[in-house]
Amino acid sequence: MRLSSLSWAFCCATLVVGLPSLSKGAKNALVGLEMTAREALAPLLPISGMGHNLVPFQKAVQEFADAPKADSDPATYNDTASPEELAKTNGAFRTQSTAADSCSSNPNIRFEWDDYSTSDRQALMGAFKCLMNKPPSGAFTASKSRWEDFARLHQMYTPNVHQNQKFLPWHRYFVWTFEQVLRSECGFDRAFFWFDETKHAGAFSASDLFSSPYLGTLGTTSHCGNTADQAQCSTSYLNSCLANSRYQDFEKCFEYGPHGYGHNGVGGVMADVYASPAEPFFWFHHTFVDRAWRIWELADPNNRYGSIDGTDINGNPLTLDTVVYMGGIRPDVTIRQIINTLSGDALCYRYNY
Ligand SMILES: [Cu+2]
Repeated sequence: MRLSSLSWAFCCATLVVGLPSLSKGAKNALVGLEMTAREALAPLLPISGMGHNLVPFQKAVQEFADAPKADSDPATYNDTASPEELAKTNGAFRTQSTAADSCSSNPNIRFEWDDYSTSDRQALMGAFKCLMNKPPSGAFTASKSRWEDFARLHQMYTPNVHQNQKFLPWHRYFVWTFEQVLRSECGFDRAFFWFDETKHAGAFSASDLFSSPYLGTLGTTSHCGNTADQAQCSTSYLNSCLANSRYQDFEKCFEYGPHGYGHNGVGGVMADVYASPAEPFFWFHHTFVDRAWRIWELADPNNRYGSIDGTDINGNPLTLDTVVYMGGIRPDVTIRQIINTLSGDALCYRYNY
């Protein structure tokens, strides 16, 4: 198979470790984005082979059987963008967060990949390539590009923001930070995006996201494109997590469930919890994760915007005053500032559904 894509090249990055270098013919087949992607993971930036601890759907159902449940039916949970918001087109998207009043009337919309125009898709791929070709800021050891700064930042913070309830706030702000850098440093002026994995559970490769103009073909070996893992990113699993009314139960269910399986289902660098933001699909996956938290919040906004529970890595209870750090790329914020994506304080976006 030709190395014809961003994702496939990344996905197979772990597989070529220890093997002879690519043949001359294979090297010559790498052009443009493919070559950029192939080189994006600096040799100095080690792939630390540690996967997620995963919990399959049926086991999660048992594990959370006695956890408090919401009254409402998760099958009805959706974001609620208005027709006017959905009609906003290319170039109409703010690049900075603004005051709460103007945010509520004019938020940015993150469009699901199938609802994202060809023009926006192409602009996004161009912005990704721009970031990969930009020099690193210098603030992140061993990073070779601005794109890789994000992988390094994630590597540094991984133990702090996984396997505890800071996972969702930190990654919400991480994705937002990435979006702002794409806009301010690469001129990206389109709507942002997300990828509805429940539509493709068990068959991610059926999405044209995984085709040559975009991320490229997803492999089908056990290391790349594990369909059994992808099958765990299902509507039923998502809904079973959403049914939990306590934040910490929802968070644990989703982190060790669909979140972990989305990483391992794509495989390669995505399966390395530390280095995974080096793989472009990370951003599609973590917008899906963030959207799940948002629709969980929307099911009971008065309570779910007004409090948080669970603990950080040290066992300290999370509060709305808990600080979320972003390595200096963006200002530190409190959970209070990012718990509502429409607060206009630090964030201003919603999802198209
Ligand atoms: Cu992460």
